[in-house]
Amino acid sequence: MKKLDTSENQVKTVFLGLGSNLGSRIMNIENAKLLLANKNIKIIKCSNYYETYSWPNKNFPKYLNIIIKIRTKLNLHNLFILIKSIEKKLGRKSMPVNYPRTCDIDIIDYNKKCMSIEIGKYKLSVPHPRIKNRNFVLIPLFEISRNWIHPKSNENISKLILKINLADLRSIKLT
Ligand code: PH2
Ligand code: MG
Ligand code: MG
Repeated sequence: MKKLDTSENQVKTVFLGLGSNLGSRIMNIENAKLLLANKNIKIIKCSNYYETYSWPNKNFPKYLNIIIKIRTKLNLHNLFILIKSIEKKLGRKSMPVNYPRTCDIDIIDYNKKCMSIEIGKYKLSVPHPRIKNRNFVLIPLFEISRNWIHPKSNENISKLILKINLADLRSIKLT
């Protein structure tokens, strides 16, 4: 008998970061949202669009970033596979790490879980290991979830925002 994956029966709340710094940035992000919704992912909240410098190389084109809150029954592995297929569908090519891309989807918080899994060449950790000090994650996340708490450090979002360096705080633009 096939082992029942009980976690697939429960609805999980997940925060995703969507970004684009190549091509028609708004269209790329809106299409990513449509493709997620087509796969039975319920989008509960969307932040505004924010423009930020590409991290870590400021010389690459600027990003548009949003954070969305979703509900899904997918386990972490299957959610990641779906995200990768959507990035690919929207024209993302295999490139060196942090190179400009049409579509970037990051799992920021998966149902408040702290875990790491290996999927082929990828090592996926939740919460996203580089949330801290990232204006393009923390600011839109604060907009849609003012009481969000970092699942690992237990710091609340306001406290994390206070730690963003001033240059990064000043350079993020609400569009
Ligand atoms: N995502 C990255 C690397 N750098 N920079 C910005 N501004 N926004 C991103 O979403 C982003 C990035 C890899 O996931
Ligand atoms: Mg990213
Ligand atoms: Mg990414």
